[in-house]
Amino acid sequence: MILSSVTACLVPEARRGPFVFHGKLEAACKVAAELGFDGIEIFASSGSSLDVGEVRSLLQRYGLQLAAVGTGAGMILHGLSLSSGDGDAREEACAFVERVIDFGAPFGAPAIVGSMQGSAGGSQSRESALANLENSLRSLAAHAASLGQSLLFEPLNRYETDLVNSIHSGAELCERTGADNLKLMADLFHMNIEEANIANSISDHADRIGHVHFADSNRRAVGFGHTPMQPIIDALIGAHYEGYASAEVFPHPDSRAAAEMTIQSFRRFVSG
Ligand code: LER
Ligand code: MN
Repeated sequence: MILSSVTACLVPEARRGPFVFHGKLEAACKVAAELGFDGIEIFASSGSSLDVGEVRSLLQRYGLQLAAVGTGAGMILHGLSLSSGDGDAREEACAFVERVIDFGAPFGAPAIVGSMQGSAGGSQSRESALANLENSLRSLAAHAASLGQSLLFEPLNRYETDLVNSIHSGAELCERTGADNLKLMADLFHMNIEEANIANSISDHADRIGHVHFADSNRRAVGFGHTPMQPIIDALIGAHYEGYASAEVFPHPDSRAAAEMTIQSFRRFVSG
């Protein structure tokens, strides 16, 4: 079964980012529960900025699951990157992601490595950055596995990284790590830019897909853009995908309206 989820950003420095809710977690949970979402995905400042007990009681009060936890604040707040050419900086980046994995584990919620993959930029070759990323992911996947968790790796569009842009190259990277619990995050916004055919890319790599960022062509709620969504959802259903479709979109025209449009679209394309 595909489950619905919506994103909540708790990082003031990312208040202009593509998240449905910004600010307090409780306010986000209240609206998500009212609208009938299954889960909520959190973008937090760090793994230790949240209290497991408090988050657990909040989720129980509103009848929500924790869908996943983002790690991008490591890049936004501290400039950390898992592909850095500097070994100490890379270790710091791994430690940051490990703490997010630790936070999510009691909830069965995987951490997402998206922006934390970094870029080769001008300072090291792309080959060397990719090798560093592969080693970091292998070690992080082992940490997640020791807690019975998967880890999500997210290919990003070419304007955000020069390392892994497509689902196919993401699947190749996962394969090279040898870690079966390293899964792909299929963000439909990035895929709209990079894939020749989103539905085919999903079908081709179905066994690696562990999470979906449910977004329209313009990174607004599904229904506010022009991505033909039904073939994509049909590909996920055909692949027996059993994870979340989580709205990582701008709060356009406002958070509540983006959440409402998301759940309407979810019911129309996924559970309708
Ligand atoms: C960034 O564009 C993104 O899609 C996030 O999920 C990565 O942290
Ligand atoms: Mn995403």
